[in-house]
This record gives sequence, structure tokens and C-alpha cells, in this order.
Amino acid sequence: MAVLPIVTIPDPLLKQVSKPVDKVDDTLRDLMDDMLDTMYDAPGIGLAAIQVGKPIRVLVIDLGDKDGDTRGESPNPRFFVNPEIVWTSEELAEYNEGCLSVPEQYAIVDRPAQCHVKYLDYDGNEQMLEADGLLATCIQHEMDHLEGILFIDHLSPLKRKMILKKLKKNHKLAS
Ligand code: GNR
Ligand code: NI
Repeated sequence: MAVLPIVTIPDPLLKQVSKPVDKVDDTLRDLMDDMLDTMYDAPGIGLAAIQVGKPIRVLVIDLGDKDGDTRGESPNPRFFVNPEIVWTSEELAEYNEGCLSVPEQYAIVDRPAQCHVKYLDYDGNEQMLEADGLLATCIQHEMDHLEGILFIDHLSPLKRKMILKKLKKNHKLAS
């Protein structure tokens, strides 16, 4: 178990498309455990492997047992290997999103309100999940990371520019 460094913008790794995993073995489970530690430490509700520098199709998510609120008190870790979104609703939902790779920046993003996702679990067994609410939003945010897409890529060019400008300013202040 270990907390790994989180890759942040403008690292070009974040634009890379992640590769499918060919088998769920102990090495992969070690990485997933480390990703969970890293996510709890941050803290965040989801993490894609690319955010710890590994370009493979693996996600971890933990919303606690209620959407967002009781995280930490009663953990509910979920592991997704080679996830595929097989259905999304017409209905959209908006959520004020943040990303551990885009530190301290938030913006409203519209996404399908519900989705169905097919994936391999921690033991390599095939699973299907019907998600809505924050879980649906979070799965789609994490799936974007697998394609090298960040939540700011869903914003208008002007909003994206403002966030990138703030990041540069914060970076200068910190260095
Ligand atoms: O911790 C996170 N919170 C969050 C809030 C709204 C929508 C998506 C997220 S995911 C984010 C962690 C992260 O960057 N995952 O890639
Ligand atoms: Ni993110």
C-alpha cells in the first residue's frame, strides 16, 4: 500500500489514450490498492491509472455509501478494469466537477444522467453496473481520462482558458 504522486496539468501524459489490461493479476491488484490509497489521501472520489502515470484502462471510485457524504466513515471502494460504457441516457445532469489533475479548479459539466458500464472487477470477473447520480458522473469523468480527456475539455474555450490561466498563476505563486 502506498500513496503515489498525482500527475497534474500540463503533463502530456494526461492527453494519452490508455491501453487495455490483459489480465487481472496480483501486480494489477497492488496498483489498484495503491490507487485507492492515493485517492483517499488526496482526497478524491475517483482516480484513473493515468493520474498516477500508468497508461492502462483502470479506475477506482469510492463515493462512500451515500452519494459523496459519508466517504471515509464507511468506505465503498469500486474497481473497474477495461470499463466500457454500453448505454447512456438522453437525459443530462449537470455537476460542479473538479479533478485531482486540475488542482483547485471547478466548473459545471453536463453529462448523461445515467449510464450502464461493463467492466472486470478486482477479481477479474465480468460485471455490469447501472449508475446514476454522482456515480454516473464520476464514471464518465474517469472514462474520459482513459481517452486523454479532462473535464475542462467539455467547457467553452473561454472558460477553459480562464482555468488554464489560474493554474499558471497558482503555479508561479507556488514556485
Ligand atoms: O475527486 C473528484 N471529484 C469529482 C467531483 C465531481 C465530478 C468528478 C470528480 S472526480 C475527482 C477525482 C478525479 O480527478 N478523478 O479523475
Ligand atoms: Ni479527474
